[in-house]
Amino acid sequence: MERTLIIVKPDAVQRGLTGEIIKRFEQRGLRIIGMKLLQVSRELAEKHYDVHRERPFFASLVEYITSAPVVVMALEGSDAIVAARTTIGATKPSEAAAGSIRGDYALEIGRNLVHGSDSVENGELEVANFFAEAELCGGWARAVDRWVFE
Ligand code: IDP
Ligand code: MG
Repeated sequence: MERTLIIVKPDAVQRGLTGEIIKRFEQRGLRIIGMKLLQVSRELAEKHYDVHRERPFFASLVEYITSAPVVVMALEGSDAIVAARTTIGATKPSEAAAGSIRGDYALEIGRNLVHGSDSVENGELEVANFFAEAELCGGWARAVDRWVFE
């Protein structure tokens, strides 16, 4: 089982898309093992986006993610990283596939609604950055799990 960190970004929360976005991951079959609403601190934002520190958009990215509350989720599943990123869609929403979250609800890269971890290693690190182990229901079993996971 892989773990991925999903962030329903401030624009998505403000636009009332939180439920729609959660629904898509639930429907996909991914198991929610942690979820909360919080306003991201500058410190946490800079840690989360550390790989982008030298990019020209870093300041606006930190501004964006700290601007209003977000909903963060830790999801678990087979191939959770790739599955979640496919459900999210391409980084640039104007090029995201129709049917993906970004392809259905977003237009601009700086308002692209949702974050998903990009590797197994980063999934573990990012979940740990946002959740204490005690906040996670790791390994809980859903009644439908055997109908989702082979
Ligand atoms: P991802 O969210 O699809 O993984 P990354 O390349 O990791 O995309 O970039 C992180 C976030 O930084 C993007 O989701 C987007 O909000 C923002 N971003 C990326 N590239 C640009 C850019 O060229 N201009 C403005 N913002 C950008
Ligand atoms: Mg990324």
